[in-house]
Amino acid sequence: MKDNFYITTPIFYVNDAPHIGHAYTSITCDVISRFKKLQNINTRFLTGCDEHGQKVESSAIKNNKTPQEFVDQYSQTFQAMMDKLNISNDDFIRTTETRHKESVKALWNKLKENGSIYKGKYAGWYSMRDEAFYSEKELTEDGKAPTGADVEWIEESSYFFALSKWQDKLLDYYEKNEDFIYPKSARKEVINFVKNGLTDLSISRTSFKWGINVPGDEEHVIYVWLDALTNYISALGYPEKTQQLNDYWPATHVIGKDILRFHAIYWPAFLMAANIQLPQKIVSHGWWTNDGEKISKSLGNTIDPIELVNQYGLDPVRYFLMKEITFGKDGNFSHDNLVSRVNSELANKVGNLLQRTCSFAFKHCNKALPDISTTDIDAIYNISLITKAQKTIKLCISEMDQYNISQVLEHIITLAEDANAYIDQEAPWSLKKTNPKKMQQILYTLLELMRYIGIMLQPFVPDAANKILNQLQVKQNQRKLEHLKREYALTSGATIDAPEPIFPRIEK
Ligand code: ME8
Repeated sequence: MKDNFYITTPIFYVNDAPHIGHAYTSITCDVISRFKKLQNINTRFLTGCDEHGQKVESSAIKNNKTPQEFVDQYSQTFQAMMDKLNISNDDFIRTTETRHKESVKALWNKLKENGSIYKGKYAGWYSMRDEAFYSEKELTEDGKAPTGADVEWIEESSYFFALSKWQDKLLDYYEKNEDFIYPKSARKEVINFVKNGLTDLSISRTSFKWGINVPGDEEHVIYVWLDALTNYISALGYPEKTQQLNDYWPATHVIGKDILRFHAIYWPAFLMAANIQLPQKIVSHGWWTNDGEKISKSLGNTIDPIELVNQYGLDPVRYFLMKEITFGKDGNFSHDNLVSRVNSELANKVGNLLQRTCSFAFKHCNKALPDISTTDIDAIYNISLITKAQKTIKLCISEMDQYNISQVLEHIITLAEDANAYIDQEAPWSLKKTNPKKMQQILYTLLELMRYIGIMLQPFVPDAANKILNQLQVKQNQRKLEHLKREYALTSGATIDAPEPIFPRIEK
């Protein structure tokens, strides 16, 4: 097993502006990736855009643009969203890039040469919205795709991928690798689907042009999903045996449950057929709904993440998206819930704690962190507030490993609650005259706890956490989980600046 970690988002269709669903997956991957970095794990994070296919071509035509002009424009908006959301991706792949096209062709050639691809004729149902083929028995009573999308009957000459031949091998793989698909419910769904029988998959189209041509048969463009899925290895330089491919493949793919089948069935089958190692894990998350309906471009009920950030600020939005949903489950978007969660948790618990303690230190400890002795710091490391914080680190790592992202935040917020209770109980302000030494010890304990909170919050609210740690004079190179111990405790007596509110309350 490699120690390195490679995480990917789906590559998003560029047929419209990004919405909160795209923001959610991107922030999720960003948080996971930043958390791994906090654990000192060498991490690579990929996102990008899916720029080919009938849906994109048709949107370009509707907008009086050539497909290339159209994708250039929209991939910009996705890149801008990543910047706005402070997404720390290492690479951004576009499927119209030469590096990607060459990879897809190489994969095609490999599959063709080893007999996994044959030419035939496709006659069946196709949904442009899903860019997916459906069998008659999958359609709903009113003749729609199971996703609710419209379907059209198509009859075309087509290349096929011999998917049926991989049915048993896939089932065997799922069986032997219980953790391959997350969560369990998604794994079950995939296994049931495969057990019902896999038919060979049409992997080329002739009725439109916007895609990568089939090598040696220019009439055909490669099916957009075969093209798109390959991004995960094209970005590492496949087919060359690049250092990156060697270092980082296989990946953890984080996706929405809408595209589970493509990632947990087709992609592993393509990879098996090409004799490439399968992904590490397929992690499928739930949907954001708006009044109970899935938020999507085609339903026209989207929420613009850029507007949200402009309205509430970036870190509150990141926090809300990560805390509101139990990862893997659906969640309903509501402005009221955002405001009340941010106010009651970030502002009242964390922001308030920092403001109270730092202002107090600034005023009563000579504009500095409390000045206490080494023995006092040793003693603080035995009190339950700090020992609990130390246990919380392990707890958070274990929750994160199981994708219980909102739980990680819950543990951090609990520390802030404990600290607030400790202030009230110890009332340091009442000791100013009577026992200033004890007052400084209490304050130091609280600020040391704030260091724990600040370090652990970094993946979720990077800007705010950075400000917390700056305020506490924590050195830039001492902000990893490994620094959460006595050895790196706050520097007694270090000068601090007048504190500024980090999580102001949002007024409704
Ligand atoms: O499917 N809630 O692209 P896409 C949560 N190009 N997440 C959501 C969401 C919602 N309501 N709506 C969308 C494609 N998402 C393909 C992928 S990968 C090789 C090719 C997120 O633009 C979620 O991650 O339709 C979902 O899987 C993805 O956006 C679909 O994005």
